[in-house]
Amino acid sequence: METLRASTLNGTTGSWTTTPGFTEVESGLRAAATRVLDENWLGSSTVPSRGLYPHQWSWDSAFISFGLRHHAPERARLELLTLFSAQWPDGRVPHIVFNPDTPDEAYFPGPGFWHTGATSGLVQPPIHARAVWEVHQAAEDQSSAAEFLATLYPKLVAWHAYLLGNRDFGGRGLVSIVHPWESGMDNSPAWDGPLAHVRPVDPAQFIRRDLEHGDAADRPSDVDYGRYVRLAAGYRDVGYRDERWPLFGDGFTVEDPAFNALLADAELALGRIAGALGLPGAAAGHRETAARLTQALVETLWDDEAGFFFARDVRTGERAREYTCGGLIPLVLPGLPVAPALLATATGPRFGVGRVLGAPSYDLTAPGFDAARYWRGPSWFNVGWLVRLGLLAHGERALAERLRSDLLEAAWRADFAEYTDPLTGEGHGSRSFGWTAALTLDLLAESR
Ligand code: 2M8
Repeated sequence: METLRASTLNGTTGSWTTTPGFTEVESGLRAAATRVLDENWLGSSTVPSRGLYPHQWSWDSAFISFGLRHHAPERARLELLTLFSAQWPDGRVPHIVFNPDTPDEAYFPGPGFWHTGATSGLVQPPIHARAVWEVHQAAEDQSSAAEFLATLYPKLVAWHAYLLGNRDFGGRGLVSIVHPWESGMDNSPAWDGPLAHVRPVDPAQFIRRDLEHGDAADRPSDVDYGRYVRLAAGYRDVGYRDERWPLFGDGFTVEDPAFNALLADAELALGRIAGALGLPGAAAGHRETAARLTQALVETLWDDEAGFFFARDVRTGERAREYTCGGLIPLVLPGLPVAPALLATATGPRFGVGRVLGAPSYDLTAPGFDAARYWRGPSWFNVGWLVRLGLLAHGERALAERLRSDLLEAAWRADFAEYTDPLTGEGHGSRSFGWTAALTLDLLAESR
């Protein structure tokens, strides 16, 4: 296995996947990734990790299904069906679906906190339509695949309708998130400004279960965690009714470029799904929604001088001028008019895509960059995987291949870590992490 590590991690030449010896261990990497998915499988869904995250998470499940489709397509379908079986009557897809066999105290905030029964009341980025489409494409059994598509299409439509109908707090055609957890990039420096006015709950009032599994230096601070708890409790206490969310009081109401770009991308996927179901009018409608969202993203969140998308705090109208990986995600949109400038930022000194490992979660040149701290510097595999899709969408094939190779190497070296140091490849957070293993399988399938 050591021979596989022959490539120069930060070198500008060579690629791990073209290093002699790679194919000999490719099957070993595939087997190891498959083992992680099998070990994290609960019977109808997959946990991100057995220790730190012992339930089903919304966007994790979607990422996991991209890998599962190569290994066990029926499980990939079940993963998504299970998630959507927890969809709320208002259309929202909850960010956590609690596993009834896991003790309440295994994760905080657990089922007892949310007062909803079996789920949380927040959401996560909507990458599900892309997942449903790609899982459907991978199916060998065409009749179950068609049924899968027909079952999930109306649920996906309701999910997007919830977001577009209930969450446009800024009135500019963009969806707002009401909690950093909704971004999936919880501890991002982009949220520091919008969070600053939120009074943290006293840490003595809750027990941080995450610190039982991870190094405190890699996780959010107690003050930030206290703010997360304040916001989650606040949203719970207004009954998760968006019209009651205190826009100008204690709340957090932010237009996130990643969330909105993934929604536009998901509308494009819904267009393909509607087309496959023989609904051409609906398909055209989804493509129009994607185009509208893309336009709104550029009009509201793009900063031409910076060559970057910044999140906007709807309470103050201010953009958070922090270069975080969320601003790279609009690259996934093929029709993005500002793609050349965004690509220049992605490959420039702030993110170093193609020269460092993966896509760093935060500006490498910022004083607050921290290669180990949760969403404040390390590379996440799902982000790298999305940025690679963005590179492909804009014809950057060589760079996309370089990123693919680096992601595979990092997954291997760090035992499918939750996140890695973009400069050294050192693993952080959980090991045997669900989406790292799943996206490894997906990237490996591309080399066949
Ligand atoms: C992390 O978020 C959870 C809260 O949802 C946490 O920190 O406890 C994030 O990395 C998020 O993106 C991810 O979905 C979740 C489970 O892997 O963990």
